[in-house]
Amino acid sequence: MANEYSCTCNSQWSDSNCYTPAPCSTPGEVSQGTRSFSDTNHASNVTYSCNAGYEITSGDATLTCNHGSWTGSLPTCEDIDECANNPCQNSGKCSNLVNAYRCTCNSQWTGTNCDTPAPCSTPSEISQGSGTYSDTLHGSTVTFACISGYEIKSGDASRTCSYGSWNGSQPTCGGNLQMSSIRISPRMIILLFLTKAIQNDANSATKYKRMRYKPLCKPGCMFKQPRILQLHMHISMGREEL
Ligand SMILES: [Ca+2]
Repeated sequence: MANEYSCTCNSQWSDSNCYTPAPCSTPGEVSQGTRSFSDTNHASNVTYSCNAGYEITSGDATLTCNHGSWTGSLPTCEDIDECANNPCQNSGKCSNLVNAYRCTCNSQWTGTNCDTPAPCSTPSEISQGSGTYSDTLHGSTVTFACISGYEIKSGDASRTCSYGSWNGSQPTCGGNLQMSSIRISPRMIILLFLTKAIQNDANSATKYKRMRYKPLCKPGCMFKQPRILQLHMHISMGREEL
């Protein structure tokens, strides 16, 4: 057996004469991360990186093969807390997601970071009138107007959207009419209504006073005097208490 021998290397060396530094085994994998290496020979590197939204919180990003074993320790990838720097403004609640966050705003704010004043809902409609508005964003105004013969009796004629709600109160339209009554029989009362527009016209009002007991027409009719006034006549039967 001259000139024949066999080397049994320790773990750090290899080849028949134990001259070559030993290669490493395949490097370990990490959860929520990837590894990158070209080979596993001595002095080679393996580099780890975490998936989007994760970061290395312990261990080493790079391991080096040194005589059969990787130096350092496997890294750990953990979720990044995107809420850590408090991105949600104005008391918005932050939800930590994968590579993202979500703000839940209170009713007064909107937007990704709750930094935009909230818009309002569509203004409610009113009876015997309507609202006019161009949009429902913060700062916008809705203006209400009653139909002819009606006027705003309560609430606000204009309401402005302020942080998600319309300020003031919803208006109500009531008859824009001055009323007098004429008893024409014990069981019938005709109510005459003079529009406020006419009431505001001194000349018309004077003429109205002169003629207000004259312009009778049949119950329920619409009485018109050119250039003077318009009377809406309503009939109330049997209400002598009026
Ligand atoms: Ca996260």
